[in-house]
Amino acid sequence: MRILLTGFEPFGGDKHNPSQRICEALSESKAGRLDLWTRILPVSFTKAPIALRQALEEVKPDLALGLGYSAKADRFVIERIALNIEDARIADNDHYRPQDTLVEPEGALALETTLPIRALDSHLRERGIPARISYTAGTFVCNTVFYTLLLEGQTKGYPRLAGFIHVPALPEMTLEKREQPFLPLEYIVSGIREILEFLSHR
Ligand code: PCA
Repeated sequence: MRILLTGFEPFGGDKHNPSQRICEALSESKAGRLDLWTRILPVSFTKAPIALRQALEEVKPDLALGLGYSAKADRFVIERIALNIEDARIADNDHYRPQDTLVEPEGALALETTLPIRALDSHLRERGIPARISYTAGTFVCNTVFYTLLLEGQTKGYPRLAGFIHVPALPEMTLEKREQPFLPLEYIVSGIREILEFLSHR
């Protein structure tokens, strides 16, 4: 199974983005038995969908999983719904801050992941890995990428399996943020590897 895994560059004043670090770690280790391609997307409402579409054309994956960082995540947050809304609380890395605009002018209000998320959530729990299902990926760049990914899957037929997962901060990102949850990189990487292995049997 051909797998595309995407992460994002840092944004909003952070020096790291765990989603980028996961992609780097998995592509360096060649991800074991997984047939994996990784791409780092810009945190840009205009450029990220273009870069994603290009990656989908190059890889033509059966499974595409987008990864993003959320300051609110304290575990693997499995996203169910992408919204056709862009509404940014902070500017993206191009200093663009859309409000009440659409991802796709002609698109449906919401699209649903094609991953077996309930089975995935149970699988992770059985292995003692904390995860939860979320019903919104927000209205920032991650949601735009998630929506674009699902729309491409619907219109082109690939990826057949498409989804998005938000991950927590890395420890070094929270030194001045005492209340913020975090997980070590090695733990997040092994969780994502477990998720990809589970999904690659679907
Ligand atoms: N998280 C942001 C965009 C990039 C990222 O890693 C989000 O949740 O929209």
